[in-house]
Amino acid sequence: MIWLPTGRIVGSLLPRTPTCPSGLRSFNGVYSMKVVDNETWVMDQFSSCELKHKKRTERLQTVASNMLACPEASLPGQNTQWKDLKAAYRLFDRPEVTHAAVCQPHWEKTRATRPGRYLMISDTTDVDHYSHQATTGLGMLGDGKGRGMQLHSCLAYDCHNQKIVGQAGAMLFYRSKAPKNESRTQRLKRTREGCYWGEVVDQVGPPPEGSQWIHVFDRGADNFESFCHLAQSGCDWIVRAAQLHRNVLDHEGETKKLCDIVDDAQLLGSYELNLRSRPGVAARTAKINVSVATVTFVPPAHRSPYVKQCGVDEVSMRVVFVQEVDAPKGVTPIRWVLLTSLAVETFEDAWQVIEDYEHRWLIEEYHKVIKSGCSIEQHALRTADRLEALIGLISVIGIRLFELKLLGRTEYKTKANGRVPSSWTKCLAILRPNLKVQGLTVYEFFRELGKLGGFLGRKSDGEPGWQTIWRGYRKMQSLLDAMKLTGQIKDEIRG
Ligand SMILES: [Mn+2]
Repeated sequence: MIWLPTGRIVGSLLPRTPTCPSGLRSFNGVYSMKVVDNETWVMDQFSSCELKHKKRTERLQTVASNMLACPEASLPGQNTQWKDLKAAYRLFDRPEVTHAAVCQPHWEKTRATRPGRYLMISDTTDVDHYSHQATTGLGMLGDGKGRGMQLHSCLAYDCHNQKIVGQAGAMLFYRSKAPKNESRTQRLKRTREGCYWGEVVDQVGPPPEGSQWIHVFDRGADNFESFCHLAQSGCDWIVRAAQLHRNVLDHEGETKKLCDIVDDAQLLGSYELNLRSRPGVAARTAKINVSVATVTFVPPAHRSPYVKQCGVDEVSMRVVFVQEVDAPKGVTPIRWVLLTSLAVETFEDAWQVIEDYEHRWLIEEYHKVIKSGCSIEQHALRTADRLEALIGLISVIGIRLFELKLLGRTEYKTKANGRVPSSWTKCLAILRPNLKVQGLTVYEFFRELGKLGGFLGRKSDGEPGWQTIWRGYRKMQSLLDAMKLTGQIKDEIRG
């Protein structure tokens, strides 16, 4: 079967025509979310945190509200009253206030998915605290000069409603320096980074009745241990293969290299992809073949303690090869090798797997939001333990910011009225007196908010950036606070 869709999109393996004016990839449906005001949202997320004292949970909510009002500021910038700042520091200093304790209610809320199909997209990111030399307990980053920790988080994405559900689980870990003359066995014992993927799979757990969860992992997760966790999780998976030269069993049980399986894989179809020019690479139309085979993974020679005791001897799955053919000389042909538990019989099935994998930009964007939007790396606390709890708080706040960001870019048909808090529209009307706020769609609402933050909105300007929208949002927030003080707007708790 040869299937040749027409279309043009760059940075994606799938040609498709975006219907969203911002051209934001993979979001061309309705993003159905009602935005509640900050107070209600904070209460929903944090009021059931178990911190061993009611007052502590209340303080966490205050710190969270202050953070949401100006997420990019430091703790002193967010808690401008001395007593609030001291209370915030005291809060993070408590042994009960841990990363997991802060995030637990949010994780549980996220995991209680309604029946449907969900992607569980995970990735690891460095949280660099190099500039804070005084902080103790940090690990190594990069080439050994950086100091900080690694955040491994799992983002749940609702395929049907095309929206972020929340963070379903996360872990923080520290990398240690390699000792001199380290042996292979010692190194395998020390670097356990590949295993965090599996540990987060266990933490996230099995889906509730009627939900299908598909873990979407990049090449970092391609190890036998991850597949053992996945096979026992009750979830499906799509993992991009990293080790193409590893030995696997083909459908006849013969040992072969993974990359050689492609020769006998079943060709499902092919398509053409227009690629824009990049520095050093000319624009081209790539012809891409999609084929599928069944493979069985067997334990490696060096088995980790987990693999030894978990009772999984082999894991069978499909492998989808996305391979550019007849690539011009001198360019690296496009190649994606995706390992999946999903049934792949037809071209459409394979298409679905590729499309699911392409949602990985969401986790990268989420990590960007918490790192630049919430300045996660700017916070100076004295010990790594305190930072961990703060990172937990920021990860949950980041979900809210990320949702708002996506919302502004997708709901270009729905009216803002009834979707965003009425106090927000009221404020926008005051700040932009010539604007008719009543008929605005959600998309236009966030665009106008961007204009408050300095977005000019000329034809050639494209879409307002995240930071610009946020500047506008903060102007609106200040007015909102003032109006609440003077009694012009009542607190919209549960509103
Ligand atoms: Mn990664």
